[in-house]
Amino acid sequence: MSLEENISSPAKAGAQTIAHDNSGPCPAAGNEVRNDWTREEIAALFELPFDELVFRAASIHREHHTPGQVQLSTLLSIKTGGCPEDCGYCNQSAGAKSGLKAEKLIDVRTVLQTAAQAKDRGSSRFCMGAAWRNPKDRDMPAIIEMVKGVRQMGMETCMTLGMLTKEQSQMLAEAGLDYYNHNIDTSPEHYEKVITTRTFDDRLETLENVRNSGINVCSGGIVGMGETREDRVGFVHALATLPRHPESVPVNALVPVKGTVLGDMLADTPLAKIDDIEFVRTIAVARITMPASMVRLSAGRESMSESTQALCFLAGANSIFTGDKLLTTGNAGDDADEAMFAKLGLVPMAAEQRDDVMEAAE
Ligand code: SAM
Ligand code: DTB
Ligand code: SF4
Repeated sequence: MSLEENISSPAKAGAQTIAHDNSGPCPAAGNEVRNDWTREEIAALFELPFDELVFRAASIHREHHTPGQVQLSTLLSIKTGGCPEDCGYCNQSAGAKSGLKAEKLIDVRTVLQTAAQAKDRGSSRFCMGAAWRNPKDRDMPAIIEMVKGVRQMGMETCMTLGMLTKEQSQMLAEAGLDYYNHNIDTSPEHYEKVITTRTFDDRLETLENVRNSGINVCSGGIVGMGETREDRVGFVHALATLPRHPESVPVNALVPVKGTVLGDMLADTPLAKIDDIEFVRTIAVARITMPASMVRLSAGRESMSESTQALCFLAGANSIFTGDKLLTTGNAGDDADEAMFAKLGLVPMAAEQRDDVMEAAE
């Protein structure tokens, strides 16, 4: 099949041939979008034989998305380091001894120049991140100019600025912000072992403000922070039972940075790196439980083999961050990604195609 044919024909193959087994708590694959998942059902999905799990995830992926297409997004840190929060994984926390230099909010012109370069390199979404607990009202005018400027270039906009009030969400919605990223990060139970300066419920409140303002929600978390399987079940459960699923679900593999609480705690232990198969399982379960969402294979790709990434795409991941850098840590890089896309026959998702997906999800 040519590249063009591949883009224009939404593959349905496999959807009718799923092995249905309704004998236990493990739900059979189907194309309905559900918000009433139980932890037992999600745990049963994690327990499936790996090939069965990936087959179900791939089948569901084909019912809602065009296989082989992957959305490319570029990240830019617009305000780096010196963050008052104590997220144990993060080198941008003021408490981390990672040697990262704290910077002020960068100017709008620099942001727009970087976005233009990202667009030239094929990126269709530009995500701007700030190391803040929350934006201050005095920051909002510059933030709004950034959103408007990037949108005018024809790129989708995403921001991650910490907690948002109803009013700030509304202002960003009026500026035309397409997505807001705010992660729940992990299960409600594991959360307080990782972050103490804001609660799981604080996160949900921001997500509700974003949702109510009409901005698309991007929310996911990190795998490999020393959490248990049960925590990964709880993490997916918390997202999949939101009143409306996040349109985008980033699944990050922890990038263990020296000088951070978790980077130092997990170094030289068997927990230092999440097992690849368990990571793919998490992607597959996210795909099955949130069939219409974009599942984003986010941080951690730099140290992930092509084979593991290929399994993630097979299991339903359909979005990545490109470029040499995420916000502050390394990323796979455009050359490595181009080679991987060529080897796997993947193509970048066109903006129009993604819009179709979003409409279908509504
Ligand atoms: N300050 C904002 C916030 O926390 O919402 C925005 C930026 S923050 C860096 C965005 C997300 O990146 C975090 O919620 C976390 O899930 C992810 N992240 C941060 N550091 C990471 C690391 N070392 N490895 C993997 N993911 C990480
Ligand atoms: C998300 O879940 N992953 C991206 C995005 N949201 C902002 C960020 C990952 C950051 C990894 C650490 C860093 O580079 O600073
Ligand atoms: Fe701050 Fe965000 Fe890092 Fe937490 S994850 S320390 S809020 S920049």
